[in-house]
Amino acid sequence: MPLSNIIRLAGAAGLAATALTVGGLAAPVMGRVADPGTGGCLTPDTNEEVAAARGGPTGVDHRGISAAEQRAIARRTSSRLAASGTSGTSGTSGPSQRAGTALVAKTVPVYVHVMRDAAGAGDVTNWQITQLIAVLNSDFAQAGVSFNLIDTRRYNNDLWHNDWQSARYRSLTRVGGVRALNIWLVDARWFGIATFPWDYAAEGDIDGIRIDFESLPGGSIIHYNEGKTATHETGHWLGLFHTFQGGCTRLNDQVDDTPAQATPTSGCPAGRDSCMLPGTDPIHNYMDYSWDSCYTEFTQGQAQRIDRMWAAYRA
Ligand SMILES: [Ca+2]
Ligand SMILES: [Ca+2]
Ligand SMILES: [Zn+2]
Repeated sequence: MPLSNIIRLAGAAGLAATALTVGGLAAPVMGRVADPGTGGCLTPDTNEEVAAARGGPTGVDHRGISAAEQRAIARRTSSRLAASGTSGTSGTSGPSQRAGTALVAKTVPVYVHVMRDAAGAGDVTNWQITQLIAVLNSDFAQAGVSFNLIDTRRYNNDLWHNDWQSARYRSLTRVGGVRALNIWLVDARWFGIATFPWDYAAEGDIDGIRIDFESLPGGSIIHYNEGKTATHETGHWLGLFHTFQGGCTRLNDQVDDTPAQATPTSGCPAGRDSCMLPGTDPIHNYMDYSWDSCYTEFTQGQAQRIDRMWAAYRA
């Protein structure tokens, strides 16, 4: 798996069911998507499964990024901003919190790739895609990011549908430049995966996000079918870490106004406080692991970090 992958894992049930299909790339694709109504392996239906649904015991949904790498990325970002004459305001702790700082308007062309299986299962409607883009525009409005759907492309391929050979299919199908968001809709054992903007220079051919097709508005994954997985993954694509990045540490996600968390949130537990550092857990933040219905916000600090990351890597 490429280093830049970020994985939003499905539950233990999903992993077990998927394992049955992974006998090697030549193994026949099982037909679990042929009957999405059962929800089966991708529908968390107990709290325990939900707890594992976006990370859980198998780890967080991005490659392990150490505090040292976080600091290295921050230094690289600052030097790129300084070199381009854009404001590079801080070192390791993220953007300075300058209230009222105007954000740069950022327009993102979007290409959606519907990776259906050979029989055509795994499709979504154009209405669902329209709704997904609307969700992105609504959720990122305060961060100054807007999304324009340019094209929707449909493919029939069993391997690609189940996200096998992902580096190959992404490099073959990706379109647009550094500012273009490519969204591949697949059926795999996780809900979403993204690449980071600072990895574009080395791995631009696979840049974008992959999300489960049943996570779109109208999809079948209970608690995760309002399109917010795309919001979460796009947050990574724009340079945000999880609000639980690094656990209960002061470095955390390098955003000052997101209280540090020891662990990801599942469900929507009001008042949760997993870390002794100031503030209750930001359970409503798009970069936690809460239910879609619980997600309501990016903070000003996150918006400023997106602004910096855009200027450094995608402008
Ligand atoms: Ca924080
Ligand atoms: Ca706290
Ligand atoms: Zn994530």
